Amino acid sequence: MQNFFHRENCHSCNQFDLIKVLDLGEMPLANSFLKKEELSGQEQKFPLVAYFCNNCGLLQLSDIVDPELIFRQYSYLTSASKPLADHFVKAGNNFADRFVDSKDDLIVEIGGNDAVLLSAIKDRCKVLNIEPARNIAKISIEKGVETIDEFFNKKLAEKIIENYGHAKIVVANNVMAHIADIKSVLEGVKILIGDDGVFIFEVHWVDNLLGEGGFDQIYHEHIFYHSLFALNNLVKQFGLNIFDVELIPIHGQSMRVYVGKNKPVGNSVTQFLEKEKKLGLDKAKTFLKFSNKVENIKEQLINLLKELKKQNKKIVGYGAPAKGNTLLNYFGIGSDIIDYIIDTTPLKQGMYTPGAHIPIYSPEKAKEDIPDYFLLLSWNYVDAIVEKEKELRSQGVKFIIPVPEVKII
Ligand code: JHZ
Repeated sequence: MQNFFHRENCHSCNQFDLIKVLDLGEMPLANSFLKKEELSGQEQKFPLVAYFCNNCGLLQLSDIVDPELIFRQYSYLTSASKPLADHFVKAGNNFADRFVDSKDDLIVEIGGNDAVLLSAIKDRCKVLNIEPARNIAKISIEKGVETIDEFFNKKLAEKIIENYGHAKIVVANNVMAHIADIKSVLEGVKILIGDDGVFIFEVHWVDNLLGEGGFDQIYHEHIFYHSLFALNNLVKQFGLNIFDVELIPIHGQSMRVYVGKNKPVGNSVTQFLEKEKKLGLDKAKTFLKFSNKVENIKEQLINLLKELKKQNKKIVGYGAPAKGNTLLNYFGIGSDIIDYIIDTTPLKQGMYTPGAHIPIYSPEKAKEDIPDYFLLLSWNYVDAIVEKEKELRSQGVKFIIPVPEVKII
């Protein structure tokens, strides 16, 4: 692959029945933060266009960037967002309670990042992290979790079985949206879980883009925006079945999906599929309304920010999440509006955002250089952040929440 390629047919059903639903233009990679000396160089940009498959219902990108370029050096650390880390510690224990019988059972996590989930349960069973980001895999190893720094696929699954045996659980949180070669992942999972194992993954729910979440979750790393309907169509091609599902309040709203072989399908699945049908998530026309919504938010937010700037207000970005870069770049918000951004991730501090080139600092800076407003780019943690910053709020600092509707708190 030469950095990126465009495919004409659906990643899941292979049909040539894709309908363009949102075109965000050419964008830099959302996690490619820049060093100061890189700012004057040419930044690589790639088309960011979402298509809906009229045949199997999968919302997807057709312009696929080489994963080596996106994931080998990665700047996102699960542990940097406390609410997310707490969530994964709880999730890991919950999976172990439900499916682990003995200390010899193996849990493999695909894309386990800095091993927050696996560290929490490594005393309860055998754990293995498959984390292709070499810098992050190192951190995982330092935490005492055995880690392979490769991309997961069928070939790697065969190697794992040879060296460690079958897995009782394969976990893949925020990964099923990210891998273009999703079929090789499912082939690998299918053999790795043997006859009785389970595959559990969390992935943002497509309704999240339209409902309680934001369009900004569209960026090149996220190739797929799954509905349970589309996922069902995908996994059954591999003799796998979805037997349970939960809606969880993570990254707006995510699905936690349980997959196995010939497992009895729970009510949760039928009810979820019915709900999606009512929401029209299997219909292109639902998604065709989407770009109007994005344009409305754009107009509201830009007007608000311009008005505040006219009043000489100081605005600072709160959080430098990947999705924030879709929002900043698509809306054309730069350092003329946002003075700087604060973020808890050490790997992002001292860097500049891709495209908009806004400098990122540690959260301490905002305590010395107090803004009038924070633009909350990490809107998915709104409750935790508003609570955490009560002291700054008591000094009059307000938060602008950009999605799903622009509001000030
Ligand atoms: P956060 C990530 O997206 C990356 P991002 C990835 N592509 C993915 O799939 C999704 O998750 C699901 C900071 N922060 O979790 C830390 C604070 O500064 O919304 C992070 O940089 N202070 C794998 O990047 C960012 O905000 C805080 O108090 O959009 C949050 O990133 C908190 C809570 C976070 O995911």
